[in-house]
Amino acid sequence: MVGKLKKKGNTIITAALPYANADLHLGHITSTYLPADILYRYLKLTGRTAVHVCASDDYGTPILIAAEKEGVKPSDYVAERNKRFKEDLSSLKIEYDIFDQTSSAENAKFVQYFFTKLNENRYVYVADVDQFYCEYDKKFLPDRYVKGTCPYCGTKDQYSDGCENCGRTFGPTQILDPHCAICGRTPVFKKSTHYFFKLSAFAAKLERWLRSNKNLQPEPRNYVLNWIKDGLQDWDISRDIDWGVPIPLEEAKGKVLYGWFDNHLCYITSSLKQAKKSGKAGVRYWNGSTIYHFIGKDIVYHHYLFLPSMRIGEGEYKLPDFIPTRGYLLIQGRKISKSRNWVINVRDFVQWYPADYLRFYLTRITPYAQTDLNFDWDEFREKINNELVANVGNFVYRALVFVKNKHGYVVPRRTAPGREERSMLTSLKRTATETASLVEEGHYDRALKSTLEFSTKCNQYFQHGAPWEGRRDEPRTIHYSCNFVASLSILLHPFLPSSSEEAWRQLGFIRPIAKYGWEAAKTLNVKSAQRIREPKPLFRKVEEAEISRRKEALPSGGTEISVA
Ligand code: B3M
Ligand code: ZN
Repeated sequence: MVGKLKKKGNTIITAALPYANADLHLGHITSTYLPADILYRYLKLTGRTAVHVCASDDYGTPILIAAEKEGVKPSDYVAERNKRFKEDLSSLKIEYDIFDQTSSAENAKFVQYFFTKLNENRYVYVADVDQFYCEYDKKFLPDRYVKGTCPYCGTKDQYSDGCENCGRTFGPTQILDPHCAICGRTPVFKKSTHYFFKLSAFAAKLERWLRSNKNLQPEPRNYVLNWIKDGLQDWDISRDIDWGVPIPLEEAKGKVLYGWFDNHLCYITSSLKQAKKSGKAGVRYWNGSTIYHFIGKDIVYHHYLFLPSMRIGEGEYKLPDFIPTRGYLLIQGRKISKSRNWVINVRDFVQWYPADYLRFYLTRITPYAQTDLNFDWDEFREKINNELVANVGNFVYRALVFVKNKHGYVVPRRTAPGREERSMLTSLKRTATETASLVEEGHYDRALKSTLEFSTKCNQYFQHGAPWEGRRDEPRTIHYSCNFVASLSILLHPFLPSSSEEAWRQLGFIRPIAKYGWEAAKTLNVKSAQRIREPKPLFRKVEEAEISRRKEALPSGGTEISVA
């Protein structure tokens, strides 16, 4: 088992920063943004302080190229992207205290400070390296500025830093048949002085940290230990372009830091910016918090090697306590590919279904592990219809409609619990405790399942009580059912923020769920004679015909055969 969260103190939750050159798709949400949001909401509900930070990852050649293509200034381009990210995330009720930009002035200052410290501590050195250079454009051509043929699998039209087809990454000069991504001409080699970070110097310290931090998941830990065993390469951290954080040295004019040097430092910059608002500041705040970095498994290397080494090398800011790492999302069994249009963007999804449907389905299928996941439209429909609609929605609606029709919108008075109620209350307390520990261990899928099992029991309780028969204990069944609806709303809140709040509202509460808190789920919140609001179904069934349309929106009607 991986470690559990501390009961006290502040928690800082960061989610991997999306590159500011494409819209968010369901893959990002599944591995990173949704899990981070569930934890954030849960912690706040338990009354602990937590901050949730993210930012657009603004620097890097893909972004510069995209901005050039659109003929806009890179800073305007990323500002627009940042806005779109915020819209997409908030459309899924994924909330942040701060959604920053890596290109902010504060981050640049902090990044330069970090570089200076690392340099003083002798973890930075210079070396001349061969770089592609376009004599026509008079430019060095790092990373994505060069396209060519993959040296491993022979796929044409790949960027010089990696192949989309075979997934391999390569060094800047390995690509075959290179040509400039701007003008198409063949580049030449030219020497340039680059700055290197001495990653190799951190092997022993990284290994010690990886072995001693019991909160890290075993899979990525073992991966990374193997990489260390194979030997760590020093890391080229400079680029000859003008979009990035300038290297703060007189002799480094015209050079900026590589995006992976500055981006994760924005986790710290943004957290400290947020802390400052409440009068807390600096390294003590960071070091006094429990730190979570939520990521997808494609960036394990960066988060388990670069990020900790840089912090160790700088010496002040503590390493993460948790790096929850989850797998890739496939769509209908196939790898997401933007170029083949095999992707579902958040923007599109929210036009079709409420955010909670997606949050529900993705949480149900996503374990705390690096296994790949599959978004399948039929399974989506099945989970929504059989679990969300037929289980949760059904119980809530039946209970409330009964109050409306038989009791004129007024919840019957509370009477002492009978045998069935006592057993339900025991089960409720157990569920609340179990759901909480599963969330604290990172198992959001199992946590949700545990609450759903309680919801199943609620349906059975209602069915068994058969209030429609008008027996003497009918008011009791209805009173307790309303209370179980309330408890379910609290327990579901981290997962389904909108519909849980809606159920709560229909029950007639005035103050939101957050004002009651997680522990309230174990108690009776609905009072005798509480007046409910108009009951409305929380969810609707997803029809087969809609699913067919959704599949048809994918290339070849969603049945395209894998070509990879
Ligand atoms: N932008 C890669 C990605 O979007 C990168 C993450 C940065 S986290 C500091 O997957
Ligand atoms: Zn060129």
